[in-house]
Amino acid sequence: MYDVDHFINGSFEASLSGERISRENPATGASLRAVARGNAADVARAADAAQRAFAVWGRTPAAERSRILLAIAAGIDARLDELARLECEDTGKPLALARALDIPRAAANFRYFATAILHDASESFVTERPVHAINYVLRKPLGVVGCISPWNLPLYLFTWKIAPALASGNCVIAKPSELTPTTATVLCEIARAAGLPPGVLNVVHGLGAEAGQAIVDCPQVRAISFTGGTVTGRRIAARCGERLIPASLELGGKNAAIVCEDADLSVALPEIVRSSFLNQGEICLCSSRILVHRSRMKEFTERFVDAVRAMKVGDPLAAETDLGALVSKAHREKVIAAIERGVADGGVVACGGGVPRGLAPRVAQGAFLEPTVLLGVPAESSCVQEETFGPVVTVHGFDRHRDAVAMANGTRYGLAASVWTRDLSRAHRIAAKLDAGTVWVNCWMLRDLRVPFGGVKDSGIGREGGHEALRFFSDVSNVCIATGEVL
Ligand code: TXE
Repeated sequence: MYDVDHFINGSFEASLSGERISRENPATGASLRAVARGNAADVARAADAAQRAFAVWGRTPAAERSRILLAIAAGIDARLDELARLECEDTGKPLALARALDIPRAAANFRYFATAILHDASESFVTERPVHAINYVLRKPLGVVGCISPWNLPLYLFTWKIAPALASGNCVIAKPSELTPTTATVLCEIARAAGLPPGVLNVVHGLGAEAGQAIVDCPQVRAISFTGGTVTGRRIAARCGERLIPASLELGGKNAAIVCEDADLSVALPEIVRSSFLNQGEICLCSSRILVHRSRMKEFTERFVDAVRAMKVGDPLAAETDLGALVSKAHREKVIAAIERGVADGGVVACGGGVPRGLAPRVAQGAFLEPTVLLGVPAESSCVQEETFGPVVTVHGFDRHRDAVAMANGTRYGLAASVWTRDLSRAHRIAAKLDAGTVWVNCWMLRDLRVPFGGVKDSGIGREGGHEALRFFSDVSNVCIATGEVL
């Protein structure tokens, strides 16, 4: 076990209160870290450091910011194995997944925004009457911004916020989830070694209601970028509304996969299995409702359930593991309760539904859960309506495409959806009617960092990715210059 400290003004420090939160490895139950339990006083110190650092970083040329952020990306690459192991220990996810997905994507986030700022352009407008004038749009960093991230893809989502904030010239106070704090700390070491000046990136650890809330309340903080649950997002949005500061909120999802009558199952099946259970189903983009055209229902369900039964749950360090542990036993209880509600409402467990047997002794006490497929759960069941955020999917039949669209849109969420068909005009017709910030056709989680990313309805407000993120972290001034020519 070792301590995880705040990173304030370029130094690692314990909380002023001296308090710590203990965290255990969810796969083994072993004690893992003692995490600094930050509060408003720690956030205030971070805010002072960030405000001072902004006087220089806010005026540092884009080429220099880019050079430092690229060095951070290279630093992440250089420590890939260590970061993947720490991510695996904190989350319970398979080590191979952390190595292939989480950590490379964290480096890619820095690389993308470090180079995007070198190619940025702004708009200009010519006014003709009553006086000739040229308008141009100036974008400036906001100052100090807050970034709050969750536990499912810790370094991946932490850097998805921090990289555009820093690239745009802001100074950051960030808080990773108290459940998965460790890779954020290593990132601070990497940033310091890469030459990021003290105070530009500050990390305050701790509980959401304490450290997280203090960041949202901090008077110097000019914007909040948050990814997490809808309940927390709503609370943060209300506070940001009071303070009149912008909030970008990426919240939960209850995403539908729509399998049309002409779907190519050789492509669709493995991808829908992946979309349902990657990262133990703990990704906001995971499919949790699979809607299948009635003509393919029997074939799809049989093949899908066979494929899910063949998945391996167990030791995250084992190369053959498909699903590791859930993030905590408390979270597993929540997921099991959702399965039980689905069954109480009339659903049938086609596979999974319980704690796997025969786990290796090292992980016998871990928070594991079998990948679970439920059939026949009514659409109004809370198991179908509410985000489960675990390895659980429900399968439903539909007759007409418009029914599939109505079912897909029939929850309060609107993050993502996928459509599986060989007919691209049908795909377009369906996609255009879906309440979803992202629609994938014949693919899933194919991410291009340039595209706008976010949700509609209760899945959030605002967009991340590409120019959207750079704009979120910028103030805009229009400069209007009268040229003196009267036309
Ligand atoms: O998330 P929280 P939780 C969903 C998923 C999950 C549920 C709850 O359904 O079961 O949310 O998970 C910080 N002010 N998602 O409770 O609380 C907190 O410390 C400021 C979807 O773990 O939203 C952490 O750093 N910050 C999701 C972050 O918010 C606060 C990813 C997220 O925690 C705060 C994770 C407050 N008042 C969970 N309260 C996705 N969209 O990908 C908490 N936090």
